[in-house]
Amino acid sequence: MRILVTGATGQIGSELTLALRRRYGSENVVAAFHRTPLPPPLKDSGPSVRLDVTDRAELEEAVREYKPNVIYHLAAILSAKGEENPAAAWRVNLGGLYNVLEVARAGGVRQVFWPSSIAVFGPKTPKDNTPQDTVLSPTTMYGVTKVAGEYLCDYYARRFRLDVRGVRYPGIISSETPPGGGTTDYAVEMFYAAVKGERYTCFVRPDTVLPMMYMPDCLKAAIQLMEADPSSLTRRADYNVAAMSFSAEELAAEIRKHVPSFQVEYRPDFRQEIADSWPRSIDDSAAREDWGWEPSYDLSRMVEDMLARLKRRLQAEL
Ligand code: AKB
Repeated sequence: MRILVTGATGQIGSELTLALRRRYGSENVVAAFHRTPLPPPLKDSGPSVRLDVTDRAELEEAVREYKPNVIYHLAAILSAKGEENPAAAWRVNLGGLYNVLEVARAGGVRQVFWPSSIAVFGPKTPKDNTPQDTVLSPTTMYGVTKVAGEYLCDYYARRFRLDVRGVRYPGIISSETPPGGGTTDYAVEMFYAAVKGERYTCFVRPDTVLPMMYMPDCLKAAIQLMEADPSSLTRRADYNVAAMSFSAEELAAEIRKHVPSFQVEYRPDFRQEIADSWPRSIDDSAAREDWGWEPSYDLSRMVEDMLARLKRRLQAEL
């Protein structure tokens, strides 16, 4: 197996690339990056290529050179940043996906993983235990590109028999690479502030509840879905996946069990409206039934592990 990972320096890409290298052999996983240079663990552990997913020729060149049979396409602009520059979100998220699917189909790539998001949902969607098949009414450009992307993936699977798979990720919490420009970023930022002994100003209200997932589960979902027997799959790139749901205040309280002096003040900004448009919890029974999805981390396990890892990493950087 030979794999190309786009967005390899991002929050998910940086850890997924290393996980794929451990699983399938370092030399078989090519890390594609664009603006952010590769950090040493990624640079030193396997092949890499600089490419812009909005540039079809660069993508074609990388596929010609490295001959991947699988692409994990992660390069994207997230919800909050997408509202600052909707045109860029459209160009990178949908233009990038279109290029990847086209190049994959023409270049003999067998399988593509593409992450969708809870951002496909909106104010008209049921908020609790959101069903797999329901109203999609995104209010952000990011959400619009995720809905269109899901249909585009379906189209390529049906029309060109490309094996495209993906999940609707909730907010992802991780210790290695901070997220950039998402609405769920406050959940990660809280940990950084707590570990540094700083007071945190949270950009959503304390009672804001969103679905979240810890990085080990995020990686497990991607790899498990990609390895699943195709005959057991009933969907393409839109599997709901859930792990835990909590309010901003509940997260702060859980962190306080380990860092009692941790203080948070709440100053909601434009991201509140985005958070309010998304579900509080997700029904992921299709993923459970089709490919055995089951998360390993709940709130307390995640907080304990996240604090320990972040402390180790930040101390090592001092
Ligand atoms: C964001 O907040 O934009 C992302 C997402 C939920 O897809 N983390």
